[in-house]
Amino acid sequence: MIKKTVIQKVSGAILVAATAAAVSTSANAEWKGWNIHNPGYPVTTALESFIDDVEAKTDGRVAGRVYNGAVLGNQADSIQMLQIGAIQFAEFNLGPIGAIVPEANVVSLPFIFKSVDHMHRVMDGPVGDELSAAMEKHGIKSLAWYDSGARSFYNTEKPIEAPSDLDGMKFRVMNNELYVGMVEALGGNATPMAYAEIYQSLKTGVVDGAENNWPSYESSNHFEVAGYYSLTEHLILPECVCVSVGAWNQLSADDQVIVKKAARESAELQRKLWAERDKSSREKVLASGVVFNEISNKAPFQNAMKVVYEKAFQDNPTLKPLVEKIQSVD
Ligand code: BDP
Repeated sequence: MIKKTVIQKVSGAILVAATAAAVSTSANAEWKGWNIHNPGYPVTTALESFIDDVEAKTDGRVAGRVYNGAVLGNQADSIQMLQIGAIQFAEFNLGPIGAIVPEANVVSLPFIFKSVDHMHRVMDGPVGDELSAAMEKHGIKSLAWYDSGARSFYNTEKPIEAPSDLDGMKFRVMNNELYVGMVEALGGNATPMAYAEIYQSLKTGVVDGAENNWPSYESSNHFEVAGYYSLTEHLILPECVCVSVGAWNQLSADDQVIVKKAARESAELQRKLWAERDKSSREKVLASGVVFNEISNKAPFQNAMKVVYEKAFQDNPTLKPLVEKIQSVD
């Protein structure tokens, strides 16, 4: 950037050159980034560090800003905005992407990952690359995978210990048909709904419960209105830092390397911050009086998922080989 004060002091000839430079600066990319979370959340801090790093390392050829708290639209809107290039980058949970990229649904099959570490090993290997390639065909370039821990059910009424406890209860799920099937297979009812609407819906009884990881349960304040958290850990979902393929293709090869590296480094930061926040959020909600239970026997939950897998394989034959690849990773 050429500062005005400097321009005023320089001679005519230099001013022409300076103006030319300023024109080329104005052609630099100004990226808009979508984020659902609030300031201070691990995703937010890492995503902001990503774009700051990109700006510094590209000498401002790519600059940008993260719009937090889903102010640019809900998650489904943001996926479309990224596809058409109305925004240039975003941080998403892979759950809702399954509705657009069928292969991505593999991570939404309940209990598919053995642990968060297993999810990372899978996503950092060939399966992660395969999912990135599938997403790229739909205009979304995934650069790195963030952590979002394991999701468990919480509700306003009682501890859940067995699938029969979901009987007659209504749970909010993210926007993906697979999650509706998942809750129904456990005997409950499911309503897809935007994240921002859950708090009020829990409060007014539109839904009896929802499901999420500790940090989101805490940061959304859902724990204030739904005080029973049951550790089902039925979904371990990766998240991604993604850029629109359009914006990516406009980068020089060197800048692509810089952007990718910045995303990878931000993922390292995010995973570290996530581990800390997972612990502190859990401590905070438990100290507030949330009733928490572990599930002594997860087998009935896992067995009930057979129909979910069968339907998913029927609807989408590409899932089966992906499931086998995931299961073959230790
Ligand atoms: C959070 C994810 C966020 C999802 C949200 C949800 O980080 O991307 O949108 O859950 O349940 O854990 O909608």
